[in-house]
Amino acid sequence: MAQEVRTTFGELRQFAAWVEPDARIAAQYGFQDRTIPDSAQAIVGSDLAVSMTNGRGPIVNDARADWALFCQERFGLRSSRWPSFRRHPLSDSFLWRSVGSGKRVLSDAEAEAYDRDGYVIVEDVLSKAFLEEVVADLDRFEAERVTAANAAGGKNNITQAGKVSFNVQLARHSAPLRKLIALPLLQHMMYDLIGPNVRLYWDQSVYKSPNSCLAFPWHQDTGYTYVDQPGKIVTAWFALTDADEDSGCMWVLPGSHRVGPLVHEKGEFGNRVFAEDPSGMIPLPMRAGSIMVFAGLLPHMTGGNFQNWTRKALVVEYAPDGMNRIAIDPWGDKVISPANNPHTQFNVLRDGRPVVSR
Ligand SMILES: O=C(O)CCC(=O)C(=O)O
Repeated sequence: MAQEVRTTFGELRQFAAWVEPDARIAAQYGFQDRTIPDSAQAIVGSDLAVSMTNGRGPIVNDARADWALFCQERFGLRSSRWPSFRRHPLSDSFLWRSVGSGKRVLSDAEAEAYDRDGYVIVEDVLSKAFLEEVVADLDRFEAERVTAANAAGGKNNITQAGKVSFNVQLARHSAPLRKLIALPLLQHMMYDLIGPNVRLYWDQSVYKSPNSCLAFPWHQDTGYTYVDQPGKIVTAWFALTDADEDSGCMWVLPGSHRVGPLVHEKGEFGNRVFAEDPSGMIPLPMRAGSIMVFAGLLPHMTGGNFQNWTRKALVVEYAPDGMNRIAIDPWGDKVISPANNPHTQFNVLRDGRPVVSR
């Protein structure tokens, strides 16, 4: 892969989110009507900056992941800022759409952070009493899950007895969980990020056993099942206990959600989007009762739990009403199914109004 490419401004303008250099720059380079012509020659470096071939410094400094993907696919450029991305074959024209400003509960700064980084963290959302109520209810299912995993030789799907356990779609069985999923703050946040008609898409608890070095691999939440509105899936990750670097906190690659759905390799411990830890990854330690709200497209992982207590978390994914899952059958045809199971994917918002949970 190339470290630097020479091309034209016409080619660079094919990038759907291209930001034109300031007209004063065009004027400095002597272009008559303060516009750089399509035929002008450009150099894109491995840092993704664009310079004129006869130029001094860079005239465009765009470090966004979707720009890196464009340069990678179009010119074979190897960026020094991002890992190389493999676009999902069903996602040929994905474009990240800004969530905008003037929201119900998200401040403009939070909406901007969501667009730029792919996540926001809201600290101390759950009261201690409500947190205890939710955890006590989720704990009821944990013992059954571990027993089932033991009966299956210690491993049941991606649950591994003594290391990590995933307990899925519990909302239909748990009133405290349904209450948590439909907390007013979350309903309004989902209005801001998804729109007026929202469903629960998926929920699961994730318990990391004490002294378990098992990491949950880099993935996008959209990397398990392809959907027709991937940019609209929003995950709320609840820290049910404290979670930091020694106890299995979240790690993210900020900004990488903008590239859209990526190819995942199926692995024994979960689907994997990057073979190696990307250099721009950051940890997101959180206190119990806090939530991280992130784009279902944001690559993330969690590390091992080296403490002597169980790290507990809850994953709740929301999606627009009307979203479809898309699978490819053995004959290469698309199989489209709506994500609208009334028991496990119930409505959270209808026409912008909260749907009262049962
Ligand atoms: O909580 C964890 O350790 C992993 C959560 C996660 O990324 C997921 O379940 O998709």
